[in-house]
Amino acid sequence: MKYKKLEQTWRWYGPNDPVSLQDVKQAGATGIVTALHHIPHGEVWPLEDIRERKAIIEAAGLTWSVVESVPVHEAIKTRRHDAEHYLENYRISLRNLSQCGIKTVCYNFMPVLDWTRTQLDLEMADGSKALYFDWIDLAIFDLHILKRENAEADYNSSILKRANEKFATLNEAELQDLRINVLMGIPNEKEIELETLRASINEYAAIGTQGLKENLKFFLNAIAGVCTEEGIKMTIHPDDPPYPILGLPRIASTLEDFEYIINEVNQAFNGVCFCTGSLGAGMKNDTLAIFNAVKERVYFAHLRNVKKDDDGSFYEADHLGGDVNMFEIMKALTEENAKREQPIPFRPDHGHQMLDDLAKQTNPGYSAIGRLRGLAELRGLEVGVTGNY
Ligand code: DNO
Repeated sequence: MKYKKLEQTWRWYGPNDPVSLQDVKQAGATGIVTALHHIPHGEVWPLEDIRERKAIIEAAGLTWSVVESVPVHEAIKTRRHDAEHYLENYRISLRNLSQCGIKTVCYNFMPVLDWTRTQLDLEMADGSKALYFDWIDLAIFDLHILKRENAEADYNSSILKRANEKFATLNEAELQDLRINVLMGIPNEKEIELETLRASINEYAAIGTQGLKENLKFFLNAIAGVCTEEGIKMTIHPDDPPYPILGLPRIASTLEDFEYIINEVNQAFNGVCFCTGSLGAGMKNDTLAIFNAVKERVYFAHLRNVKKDDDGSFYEADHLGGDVNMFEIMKALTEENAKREQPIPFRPDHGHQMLDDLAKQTNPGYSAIGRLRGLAELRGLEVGVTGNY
């Protein structure tokens, strides 16, 4: 079988991204992962806007490989009375993307919040800065900022004790930073307000885990026709972190979750964005085993590493450091890739803020140099595991 390389991609937030397309080229990626972040969630992505973005990318000699993300509106996730309106918009956006030849779409089914971190500048031993998720800080946010009813019940006594002790030492500015970090959304997209979060927590409490699973199936079944007709591959991003947080249900966190998602809507369009960092943060997750269980449906990969402590708090480690055995993952991914007609796109997910980027205003996790390092290491690893130079 003739060997193909994985497709090296890079997340780009669009023309406002401080990392330019020229920078992306110098990093060596060929594919762009982007979204129309200026379109409010739930609205149709107009054909002209997609064409314009595609033209900018192609003028730089790059390809728009993956859309990350076409956000799934909360009305769909909660299956509100107006869900059908948003489903129709979603289908139109998919058709418009397909008409422009863009066929791989990433999305998530996390309630209200996308990825969650408690600190965005944890200093590493080498002076670079990493994103951090700390259960103690999350508990402080939950108990003292959000003030969620019965929140105590969701933490063990050791975390509660340490959270209360630490809370007593924090000043207003530090609490404010914590609030901003937890509520932070995608750059250029709407921030979540505390009040919205509170209302959503109640709404999702009534839906529950099984209800959210049903709602995901409802969503997938509603777009199945368009995806199959247009040859679109949908890739669900794992929950990040892969645990229920703030009382919100989670349905894409574990091996069982992914088997359920694939088996319940067992059609080729229904795929997975295999994110080693999100899955690797699960104390019980065997990331390689999850890959092996769903590999035929992996249409996109985020390669990143995490280092966990005994509480399950974690920081984002170097791409080839941390708890995920990237060597094993790369071997499995390249073996699967060898069977494909189209190479699997992957991107170096996140990176440390380092070198000149330390003095710059960067999007958390998405500064240039840390990702450039990550991509370089992963690209070398790919050559190393395959022997294909
Ligand atoms: C974080 C990203 C996520 C991801 C969405 C997909 O860096 O991996 O925000 O884009 O969850 O919908």
